[in-house]
Amino acid sequence: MSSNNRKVVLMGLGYIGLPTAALLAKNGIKVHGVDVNPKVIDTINKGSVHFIEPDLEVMVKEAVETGTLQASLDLVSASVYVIVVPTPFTKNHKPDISYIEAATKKIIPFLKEGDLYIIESTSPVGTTEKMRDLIYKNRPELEEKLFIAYCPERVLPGNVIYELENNDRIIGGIDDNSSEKAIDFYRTFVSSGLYKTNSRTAEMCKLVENSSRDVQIAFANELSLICDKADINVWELIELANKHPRVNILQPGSGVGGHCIAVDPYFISSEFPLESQLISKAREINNYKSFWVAEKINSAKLEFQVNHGYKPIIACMGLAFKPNIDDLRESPAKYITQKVMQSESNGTILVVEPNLKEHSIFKLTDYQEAYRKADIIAFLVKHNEFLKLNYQDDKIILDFCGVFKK
Ligand code: SAJ
Repeated sequence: MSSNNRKVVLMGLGYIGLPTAALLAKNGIKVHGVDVNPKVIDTINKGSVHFIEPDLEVMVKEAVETGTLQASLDLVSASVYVIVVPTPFTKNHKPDISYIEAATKKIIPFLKEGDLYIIESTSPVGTTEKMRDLIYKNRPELEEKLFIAYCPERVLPGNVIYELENNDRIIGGIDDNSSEKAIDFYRTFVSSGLYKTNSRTAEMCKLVENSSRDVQIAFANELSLICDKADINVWELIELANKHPRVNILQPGSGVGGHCIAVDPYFISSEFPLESQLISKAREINNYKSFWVAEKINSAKLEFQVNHGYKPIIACMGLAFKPNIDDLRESPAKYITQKVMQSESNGTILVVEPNLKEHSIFKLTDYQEAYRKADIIAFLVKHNEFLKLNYQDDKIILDFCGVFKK
Protein backbone atom coordinates (compact mmCIF):
# COMPACT_ATOMS: atom_id res chain seq x y z
CA MET A 1 0.00 0.00 0.00
CA SER A 2 1.47 3.37 -0.96
CA SER A 3 1.61 5.46 2.16
CA ASN A 4 3.72 8.47 1.33
CA ASN A 5 1.69 10.30 -1.28
CA ARG A 6 -1.66 10.85 0.38
CA LYS A 7 -3.14 14.32 0.45
CA VAL A 8 -5.95 13.70 2.97
CA VAL A 9 -6.41 11.42 5.97
CA LEU A 10 -10.02 10.97 7.09
CA MET A 11 -10.48 9.71 10.63
CA GLY A 12 -13.81 7.83 10.75
CA LEU A 13 -15.43 6.07 7.78
CA GLY A 14 -19.08 6.22 8.80
CA TYR A 15 -22.18 7.92 7.41
CA ILE A 16 -20.30 11.16 6.69
CA GLY A 17 -16.61 10.13 6.58
CA LEU A 18 -16.97 7.51 3.84
CA PRO A 19 -19.07 9.63 1.46
CA THR A 20 -16.62 12.52 2.00
CA ALA A 21 -13.70 10.21 1.25
CA ALA A 22 -15.42 8.95 -1.89
CA LEU A 23 -16.20 12.47 -3.06
CA LEU A 24 -12.62 13.66 -2.49
CA ALA A 25 -11.38 10.65 -4.45
CA LYS A 26 -13.82 11.41 -7.27
CA ASN A 27 -12.17 14.83 -7.48
CA GLY A 28 -8.78 13.19 -7.94
CA ILE A 29 -7.58 13.74 -4.38
CA LYS A 30 -5.69 10.83 -2.85
CA VAL A 31 -7.43 9.85 0.37
CA HIS A 32 -6.49 7.51 3.18
CA GLY A 33 -9.38 6.52 5.43
CA VAL A 34 -8.90 5.32 9.00
CA ASP A 35 -11.45 3.49 11.12
CA VAL A 36 -11.26 1.52 14.38
CA ASN A 37 -13.47 -1.26 12.98
CA PRO A 38 -11.50 -3.90 10.99
CA LYS A 39 -14.69 -5.10 9.26
CA VAL A 40 -15.32 -1.60 7.91
CA ILE A 41 -11.74 -1.43 6.58
CA ASP A 42 -12.06 -4.83 4.88
CA THR A 43 -15.38 -3.96 3.29
CA ILE A 44 -14.10 -0.66 1.89
CA ASN A 45 -10.84 -2.11 0.59
CA LYS A 46 -12.95 -4.66 -1.31
CA GLY A 47 -14.68 -1.73 -2.99
CA SER A 48 -17.89 -2.17 -1.02
CA VAL A 49 -19.80 -0.25 1.67
CA HIS A 50 -21.13 -1.10 5.15
CA PHE A 51 -24.35 0.98 4.99
CA ILE A 52 -26.82 1.99 2.32
CA GLU A 53 -26.51 5.42 0.75
CA PRO A 54 -27.50 6.13 -2.88
CA ASP A 55 -24.52 6.27 -5.34
CA LEU A 56 -21.97 5.60 -2.61
CA GLU A 57 -21.05 2.02 -3.46
CA VAL A 58 -20.28 2.82 -7.11
CA MET A 59 -18.07 5.74 -6.06
CA VAL A 60 -16.20 3.73 -3.42
CA LYS A 61 -15.63 0.85 -5.84
CA GLU A 62 -14.16 3.12 -8.47
CA ALA A 63 -12.03 5.05 -5.95
CA VAL A 64 -10.59 1.85 -4.50
CA GLU A 65 -9.97 0.28 -7.93
CA THR A 66 -8.07 3.35 -9.12
CA GLY A 67 -6.11 3.49 -5.85
CA THR A 68 -7.40 7.01 -5.07
CA LEU A 69 -9.01 5.71 -1.88
CA GLN A 70 -7.41 3.31 0.55
CA ALA A 71 -8.43 2.39 4.10
CA SER A 72 -6.66 0.93 7.12
CA LEU A 73 -6.66 0.85 10.90
CA ASP A 74 -3.52 3.00 10.95
CA LEU A 75 -2.65 6.47 9.80
CA VAL A 76 -0.28 7.56 7.08
CA SER A 77 1.33 10.94 6.58
CA ALA A 78 -0.76 13.53 4.70
CA SER A 79 -1.17 17.30 4.53
CA VAL A 80 -4.84 17.45 5.57
CA TYR A 81 -6.36 15.51 8.51
CA VAL A 82 -10.14 15.48 8.92
CA ILE A 83 -11.92 14.12 12.00
CA VAL A 84 -15.34 12.62 11.28
CA VAL A 85 -15.89 10.39 14.32
CA PRO A 86 -19.11 10.23 16.36
CA THR A 87 -19.71 12.41 19.43
CA PRO A 88 -22.03 10.43 21.71
CA PHE A 89 -23.52 11.75 24.91
CA THR A 90 -23.35 10.33 28.41
CA LYS A 91 -26.36 9.11 30.43
CA ASN A 92 -26.84 12.57 31.94
CA HIS A 93 -26.80 14.14 28.45
CA LYS A 94 -23.26 15.52 28.53
CA PRO A 95 -21.32 15.39 25.25
CA ASP A 96 -18.51 12.85 25.17
CA ILE A 97 -15.60 14.10 23.02
CA SER A 98 -13.33 11.15 23.81
CA TYR A 99 -13.46 9.82 20.20
CA ILE A 100 -12.36 13.22 18.86
CA GLU A 101 -9.60 13.30 21.45
CA ALA A 102 -8.45 9.75 20.63
CA ALA A 103 -8.39 10.49 16.88
CA THR A 104 -6.44 13.72 17.51
CA LYS A 105 -3.87 11.88 19.63
CA LYS A 106 -3.30 9.47 16.74
CA ILE A 107 -2.77 12.37 14.34
CA ILE A 108 -0.36 14.35 16.57
CA PRO A 109 2.83 12.36 15.76
CA PHE A 110 2.21 12.77 12.00
CA LEU A 111 1.76 16.55 11.99
CA LYS A 112 4.29 18.80 10.28
CA GLU A 113 4.54 22.50 9.50
CA GLY A 114 1.80 23.75 7.15
CA ASP A 115 -0.62 20.85 7.74
CA LEU A 116 -4.36 21.43 8.00
CA TYR A 117 -6.31 19.79 10.88
CA ILE A 118 -10.11 19.88 10.63
CA ILE A 119 -12.88 18.67 12.95
CA GLU A 120 -16.22 17.90 11.26
CA SER A 121 -17.76 15.88 14.14
CA THR A 122 -20.56 17.62 16.01
CA SER A 123 -18.81 19.20 18.99
CA PRO A 124 -19.58 21.25 22.07
CA VAL A 125 -18.41 24.86 21.87
CA GLY A 126 -14.67 25.17 22.54
CA THR A 127 -13.70 21.67 21.35
CA THR A 128 -11.50 22.91 18.49
CA GLU A 129 -9.60 25.22 20.86
CA LYS A 130 -9.20 22.31 23.29
CA MET A 131 -7.75 20.12 20.52
CA ARG A 132 -5.46 22.98 19.44
CA ASP A 133 -4.12 23.14 23.01
CA LEU A 134 -3.69 19.35 23.11
CA ILE A 135 -1.79 19.36 19.81
CA TYR A 136 0.55 22.21 20.81
CA LYS A 137 1.13 20.75 24.27
CA ASN A 138 2.51 17.64 22.59
CA ARG A 139 4.18 19.40 19.65
CA PRO A 140 5.23 22.85 20.96
CA GLU A 141 7.63 23.32 18.03
CA LEU A 142 4.58 23.46 15.69
CA GLU A 143 2.83 26.29 17.56
CA GLU A 144 1.25 28.72 15.05
CA LYS A 145 2.64 26.63 12.19
CA LEU A 146 -0.50 24.53 11.71
CA PHE A 147 -3.90 25.42 10.32
CA ILE A 148 -6.78 24.31 12.58
CA ALA A 149 -10.50 24.63 11.81
CA TYR A 150 -13.98 23.38 12.63
CA CYS A 151 -16.20 22.68 9.59
CA PRO A 152 -19.51 20.94 10.36
CA GLU A 153 -21.48 19.00 7.77
CA ARG A 154 -25.22 19.42 7.32
CA VAL A 155 -26.27 16.62 5.00
CA LEU A 156 -29.43 14.52 5.07
CA PRO A 157 -29.05 10.72 5.10
CA GLY A 158 -30.32 9.38 1.79
CA ASN A 159 -29.09 12.45 -0.12
CA VAL A 160 -25.57 12.68 1.29
CA ILE A 161 -23.50 12.77 -1.91
CA TYR A 162 -25.55 15.54 -3.51
CA GLU A 163 -25.70 17.59 -0.31
CA LEU A 164 -21.97 17.24 0.43
CA GLU A 165 -21.28 18.87 -2.91
CA ASN A 166 -24.12 21.37 -2.95
CA ASN A 167 -24.90 22.54 0.59
CA ASP A 168 -23.37 25.77 1.85
CA ARG A 169 -20.80 25.20 4.58
CA ILE A 170 -19.60 27.10 7.61
CA ILE A 171 -15.82 27.19 8.05
CA GLY A 172 -14.50 28.26 11.45
CA GLY A 173 -10.75 28.54 11.88
CA ILE A 174 -8.92 29.18 15.14
CA ASP A 175 -7.48 32.17 13.25
CA ASP A 176 -8.07 33.82 9.91
CA ASN A 177 -5.30 31.94 8.08
CA SER A 178 -6.74 28.63 9.26
CA SER A 179 -10.19 29.58 7.94
CA GLU A 180 -8.71 30.56 4.56
CA LYS A 181 -6.70 27.35 4.34
CA ALA A 182 -9.78 25.25 5.17
CA ILE A 183 -11.86 27.16 2.61
CA ASP A 184 -9.24 26.33 -0.06
CA PHE A 185 -9.54 22.66 0.88
CA TYR A 186 -13.36 22.52 0.74
CA ARG A 187 -13.34 24.48 -2.52
CA THR A 188 -11.79 21.39 -4.16
CA PHE A 189 -15.03 19.41 -3.77
CA VAL A 190 -17.85 21.73 -2.61
CA SER A 191 -19.52 23.81 -5.30
CA SER A 192 -21.68 26.04 -3.07
CA GLY A 193 -21.03 28.83 -0.55
CA LEU A 194 -18.26 28.52 2.05
CA TYR A 195 -18.80 30.98 4.87
CA LYS A 196 -15.93 32.07 7.08
CA THR A 197 -16.21 32.49 10.85
CA ASN A 198 -14.31 31.48 14.00
CA SER A 199 -14.29 27.94 15.41
CA ARG A 200 -16.60 28.66 18.36
CA THR A 201 -19.29 30.18 16.13
CA ALA A 202 -19.01 27.28 13.68
CA GLU A 203 -19.39 24.77 16.53
CA MET A 204 -22.43 26.60 17.89
CA CYS A 205 -23.88 26.99 14.39
CA LYS A 206 -24.14 23.23 13.91
CA LEU A 207 -25.80 22.81 17.34
CA VAL A 208 -28.18 25.68 16.72
CA GLU A 209 -29.32 24.38 13.32
CA ASN A 210 -30.50 21.10 14.79
CA SER A 211 -31.86 22.72 17.96
CA SER A 212 -33.89 25.10 15.85
CA ARG A 213 -35.52 22.17 14.06
CA ASP A 214 -36.11 20.39 17.37
CA VAL A 215 -37.85 23.47 18.81
CA GLN A 216 -40.02 23.82 15.71
CA ILE A 217 -41.03 20.16 15.80
CA ALA A 218 -41.78 20.50 19.53
CA PHE A 219 -44.21 23.30 18.68
CA ALA A 220 -46.02 21.00 16.22
CA ASN A 221 -46.02 18.16 18.76
CA GLU A 222 -47.39 20.45 21.47
CA LEU A 223 -50.18 21.48 19.11
CA SER A 224 -51.03 17.82 18.54
CA LEU A 225 -51.50 17.32 22.29
CA ILE A 226 -53.65 20.44 22.59
CA CYS A 227 -55.75 19.46 19.55
CA ASP A 228 -56.29 15.96 20.89
CA LYS A 229 -57.89 17.46 24.02
CA ALA A 230 -59.75 20.17 22.08
CA ASP A 231 -61.12 17.66 19.53
CA ILE A 232 -59.56 19.49 16.58
CA ASN A 233 -57.83 17.80 13.64
CA VAL A 234 -54.23 18.98 14.04
CA TRP A 235 -53.32 18.24 10.40
CA GLU A 236 -56.12 20.41 9.11
CA LEU A 237 -55.29 23.10 11.66
CA ILE A 238 -51.62 23.27 10.61
CA GLU A 239 -52.48 23.27 6.91
CA LEU A 240 -54.82 26.19 7.48
CA ALA A 241 -52.41 28.12 9.73
CA ASN A 242 -49.68 27.68 7.11
CA LYS A 243 -51.85 29.57 4.60
CA HIS A 244 -50.61 32.65 6.48
CA PRO A 245 -47.72 34.08 4.43
CA ARG A 246 -45.33 34.19 7.39
CA VAL A 247 -46.30 30.99 9.24
CA ASN A 248 -44.68 27.63 8.55
CA ILE A 249 -45.51 25.05 11.21
CA LEU A 250 -43.83 21.65 10.87
CA GLN A 251 -45.54 18.26 11.22
CA PRO A 252 -46.23 16.50 14.52
CA GLY A 253 -45.14 12.89 14.77
CA SER A 254 -44.42 10.17 17.30
CA GLY A 255 -41.41 12.07 18.67
CA VAL A 256 -38.01 13.13 17.39
CA GLY A 257 -35.34 10.57 16.64
CA GLY A 258 -32.10 10.08 14.79
CA HIS A 259 -28.56 10.77 15.83
CA CYS A 260 -28.60 14.54 15.27
CA ILE A 261 -31.74 16.45 16.18
CA ALA A 262 -32.54 14.30 19.22
CA VAL A 263 -28.94 14.67 20.46
CA ASP A 264 -27.35 18.00 19.51
CA PRO A 265 -29.61 20.27 21.62
CA TYR A 266 -28.22 18.55 24.73
CA PHE A 267 -24.77 19.85 23.75
CA ILE A 268 -26.13 23.35 24.32
CA SER A 269 -28.41 22.70 27.29
CA SER A 270 -25.81 20.76 29.27
CA GLU A 271 -23.35 23.64 29.02
CA PHE A 272 -25.78 26.54 29.26
CA PRO A 273 -28.58 25.11 31.46
CA LEU A 274 -29.85 28.46 32.78
CA GLU A 275 -29.96 30.17 29.42
CA SER A 276 -31.34 27.35 27.27
CA GLN A 277 -34.88 27.12 28.70
CA LEU A 278 -36.67 26.81 25.36
CA ILE A 279 -34.16 24.34 23.89
CA SER A 280 -34.43 22.10 26.99
CA LYS A 281 -38.22 22.29 27.04
CA ALA A 282 -38.40 21.33 23.35
CA ARG A 283 -36.34 18.20 24.09
CA GLU A 284 -38.73 17.37 26.95
CA ILE A 285 -41.83 17.90 24.79
CA ASN A 286 -40.50 15.77 21.93
CA ASN A 287 -39.51 12.97 24.33
CA TYR A 288 -42.84 13.24 26.12
CA LYS A 289 -44.68 12.92 22.79
CA SER A 290 -43.33 9.36 22.37
CA PHE A 291 -44.40 8.43 25.90
CA TRP A 292 -47.85 9.95 25.23
CA VAL A 293 -48.22 7.95 21.99
CA ALA A 294 -47.45 4.68 23.83
CA GLU A 295 -50.01 5.61 26.50
CA LYS A 296 -52.62 6.37 23.84
CA ILE A 297 -52.14 2.94 22.26
CA ASN A 298 -52.40 1.25 25.66
CA SER A 299 -55.61 3.12 26.53
CA ALA A 300 -57.11 2.21 23.13
CA LYS A 301 -56.27 -1.40 23.85
CA LEU A 302 -57.99 -1.35 27.26
CA GLU A 303 -61.05 0.40 25.86
CA PHE A 304 -61.30 -2.19 23.09
CA GLN A 305 -61.08 -4.99 25.62
CA VAL A 306 -63.87 -3.50 27.73
CA ASN A 307 -66.10 -2.93 24.67
CA HIS A 308 -65.49 -6.25 22.90
CA GLY A 309 -64.63 -8.65 25.70
CA TYR A 310 -61.41 -9.82 24.06
CA LYS A 311 -57.90 -8.49 23.50
CA PRO A 312 -57.32 -6.58 20.27
CA ILE A 313 -54.57 -7.28 17.76
CA ILE A 314 -52.45 -4.13 17.54
CA ALA A 315 -50.29 -3.21 14.53
CA CYS A 316 -47.36 -0.88 15.24
CA MET A 317 -46.70 0.60 11.81
CA GLY A 318 -43.06 1.66 11.39
CA LEU A 319 -39.89 1.33 13.44
CA ALA A 320 -37.48 3.73 11.70
CA PHE A 321 -36.68 7.18 13.11
CA LYS A 322 -38.21 8.89 10.07
CA PRO A 323 -40.07 8.02 6.85
CA ASN A 324 -38.59 5.82 4.12
CA ILE A 325 -35.31 4.82 5.76
CA ASP A 326 -34.16 1.67 7.60
CA ASP A 327 -32.28 3.54 10.36
CA LEU A 328 -33.58 2.82 13.89
CA ARG A 329 -31.11 4.98 15.85
CA GLU A 330 -32.84 6.90 18.67
CA SER A 331 -36.11 5.97 16.99
CA PRO A 332 -39.30 7.06 18.80
CA ALA A 333 -41.28 4.39 16.90
CA LYS A 334 -38.97 1.69 18.22
CA TYR A 335 -39.28 3.04 21.77
CA ILE A 336 -43.09 3.15 21.48
CA THR A 337 -43.31 -0.37 20.05
CA GLN A 338 -41.14 -1.71 22.87
CA LYS A 339 -43.26 0.09 25.45
CA VAL A 340 -46.50 -1.28 24.00
CA MET A 341 -44.99 -4.78 23.88
CA GLN A 342 -43.92 -4.55 27.52
CA SER A 343 -47.55 -4.41 28.58
CA GLU A 344 -48.52 -7.23 26.20
CA SER A 345 -46.57 -10.45 25.98
CA ASN A 346 -48.80 -12.94 24.17
CA GLY A 347 -48.34 -12.08 20.54
CA THR A 348 -51.15 -9.61 19.94
CA ILE A 349 -48.72 -6.97 18.68
CA LEU A 350 -47.75 -6.99 15.01
CA VAL A 351 -44.56 -5.07 14.28
CA VAL A 352 -44.18 -3.56 10.81
CA GLU A 353 -41.15 -1.99 9.15
CA PRO A 354 -41.31 -2.20 5.33
CA ASN A 355 -37.70 -0.97 4.99
CA LEU A 356 -36.27 -3.94 6.88
CA LYS A 357 -36.31 -7.60 5.85
CA GLU A 358 -35.72 -8.81 9.39
CA HIS A 359 -34.76 -7.59 12.85
CA SER A 360 -32.87 -9.22 15.70
CA ILE A 361 -35.44 -8.27 18.38
CA PHE A 362 -38.73 -7.83 16.53
CA LYS A 363 -40.56 -10.41 14.43
CA LEU A 364 -41.68 -8.34 11.47
CA THR A 365 -45.02 -8.62 9.69
CA ASP A 366 -45.82 -7.43 6.16
CA TYR A 367 -47.61 -4.06 6.30
CA GLN A 368 -50.65 -5.16 4.29
CA GLU A 369 -51.08 -8.34 6.30
CA ALA A 370 -50.81 -6.39 9.57
CA TYR A 371 -53.33 -3.83 8.36
CA ARG A 372 -55.73 -6.61 7.42
CA LYS A 373 -55.36 -8.58 10.65
CA ALA A 374 -55.17 -5.87 13.32
CA ASP A 375 -58.07 -4.29 15.22
CA ILE A 376 -56.01 -1.27 16.26
CA ILE A 377 -53.61 0.31 13.78
CA ALA A 378 -51.04 2.73 15.21
CA PHE A 379 -49.21 4.67 12.49
CA LEU A 380 -45.85 5.63 14.00
CA VAL A 381 -43.86 6.54 10.87
CA LYS A 382 -45.22 8.01 7.64
CA HIS A 383 -43.64 5.50 5.25
CA ASN A 384 -44.69 5.71 1.57
CA GLU A 385 -46.08 2.16 1.67
CA PHE A 386 -48.64 3.15 4.30
CA LEU A 387 -49.96 5.97 2.14
CA LYS A 388 -51.21 3.33 -0.33
CA LEU A 389 -53.56 1.79 2.28
CA ASN A 390 -57.26 2.62 2.19
CA TYR A 391 -58.86 4.07 5.30
CA GLN A 392 -61.11 1.46 6.95
CA ASP A 393 -63.95 2.52 9.22
CA ASP A 394 -64.15 -0.87 10.95
CA LYS A 395 -60.66 -0.44 12.45
CA ILE A 396 -59.43 1.77 15.25
CA ILE A 397 -56.86 3.92 13.53
CA LEU A 398 -54.44 5.91 15.65
CA ASP A 399 -52.73 8.18 13.18
CA PHE A 400 -49.76 9.79 14.96
CA CYS A 401 -47.91 10.92 11.85
CA GLY A 402 -50.54 12.04 9.35
CA VAL A 403 -50.95 8.99 7.09
CA PHE A 404 -54.70 9.56 6.71
CA LYS A 405 -54.59 12.96 8.44
CA LYS A 406 -57.56 11.86 10.57
N1 SAJ B 1 -39.68 15.18 12.30
C1 SAJ B 1 -40.97 15.46 12.77
N2 SAJ B 1 -41.68 16.45 12.15
C2 SAJ B 1 -41.17 17.16 11.10
C3 SAJ B 1 -39.87 16.88 10.64
C4 SAJ B 1 -39.14 15.87 11.27
O1 SAJ B 1 -41.48 14.86 13.72
O2 SAJ B 1 -41.91 18.03 10.58
C5 SAJ B 1 -38.89 14.14 12.99
C6 SAJ B 1 -38.50 12.97 12.08
O3 SAJ B 1 -39.53 12.03 11.98
C7 SAJ B 1 -37.28 12.43 12.81
C8 SAJ B 1 -36.64 13.69 13.38
O4 SAJ B 1 -37.64 14.68 13.37
O5 SAJ B 1 -37.65 11.58 13.87
C9 SAJ B 1 -35.40 14.17 12.64
O6 SAJ B 1 -35.55 14.05 11.24
P1 SAJ B 1 -35.03 15.15 10.19
O7 SAJ B 1 -35.34 14.70 8.82
O8 SAJ B 1 -35.54 16.48 10.56
O9 SAJ B 1 -33.45 15.22 10.44
P2 SAJ B 1 -32.18 14.20 10.44
O10 SAJ B 1 -31.89 13.87 11.87
O11 SAJ B 1 -32.30 13.10 9.47
O12 SAJ B 1 -31.05 15.20 9.85
C10 SAJ B 1 -30.78 16.44 10.53
C11 SAJ B 1 -30.79 17.58 9.50
N3 SAJ B 1 -30.82 18.85 10.22
C12 SAJ B 1 -31.73 19.79 9.96
O13 SAJ B 1 -32.63 19.64 9.16
C13 SAJ B 1 -31.60 21.07 10.73
C14 SAJ B 1 -29.56 17.48 8.60
O14 SAJ B 1 -29.48 18.61 7.77
C15 SAJ B 1 -28.28 17.39 9.46
O15 SAJ B 1 -27.15 17.22 8.64
C16 SAJ B 1 -28.39 16.17 10.36
O16 SAJ B 1 -29.53 16.36 11.20
C17 SAJ B 1 -27.10 16.08 11.17
O17 SAJ B 1 -26.25 15.23 10.83
O18 SAJ B 1 -26.90 16.89 12.06
